[in-house]
Amino acid sequence: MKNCTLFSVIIFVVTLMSCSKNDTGVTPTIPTSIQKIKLAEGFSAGTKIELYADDTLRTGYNQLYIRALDSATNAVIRDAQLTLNPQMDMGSMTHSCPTEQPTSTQISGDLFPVAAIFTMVGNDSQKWSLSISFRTIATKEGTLTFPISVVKGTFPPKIFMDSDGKEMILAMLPIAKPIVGMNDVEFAVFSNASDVYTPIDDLTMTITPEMPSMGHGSPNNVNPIDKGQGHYTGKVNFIMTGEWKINLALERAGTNIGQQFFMITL
Ligand SMILES: [Cu+2]
Repeated sequence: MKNCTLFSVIIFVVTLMSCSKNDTGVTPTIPTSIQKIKLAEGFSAGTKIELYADDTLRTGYNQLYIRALDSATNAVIRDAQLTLNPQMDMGSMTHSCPTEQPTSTQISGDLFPVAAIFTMVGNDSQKWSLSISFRTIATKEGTLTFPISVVKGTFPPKIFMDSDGKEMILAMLPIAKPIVGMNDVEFAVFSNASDVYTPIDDLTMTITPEMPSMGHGSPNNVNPIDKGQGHYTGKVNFIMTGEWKINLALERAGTNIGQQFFMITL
């Protein structure tokens, strides 16, 4: 019993010593755990592909993440060409939706950020799947397809026609924690021509929030401005709690292409 106690003390001291050693710059080899939801994983061509999200997949804008690993060594692959391809199978027809591919083939972290704007919910008769194609620096390549579930989102995308009759898709990026006062808002706009989705960067947006239940708006809102890749950022001022309607008037080349809105409650 005495030996046992002594042994525990030694272990404790050794632990303390190794802790202080780490503080002096020794890099710990603890694997990084990912604080995200793992939606799917699969293997192809000696490569493991994992798909992550911040939240349940919903109609609207979804931030997604892909991690690639060497399936033999489990080492993270940070140099790869990845392509995300969502497919909706409606039985009689199939289509995709707007996506954002990795902006670089090289990452410093473990996750390649990507995004998808799901335009409809998935169910028994209309099924979403997500294909991920990869080509690693070691020229291993393959494609994995995962069935995914997509539920109705808080900010479903608006689908409308441009003045030339082309389909446009407008999404509001989720506001994680709306507050009373100034909030950053971000929108993404894509056009759709025969299932080819292109970011639209030449819109003029006018943002006008209102509280329908009380018949007032708010001052000092900042109209969203294009920042590339079809994304527009601005500010919206929620002066009190309750339900707000964020009106967005859209213009393209001086032509009004309609007014859209998103509802939010805080
Ligand atoms: Cu009010």
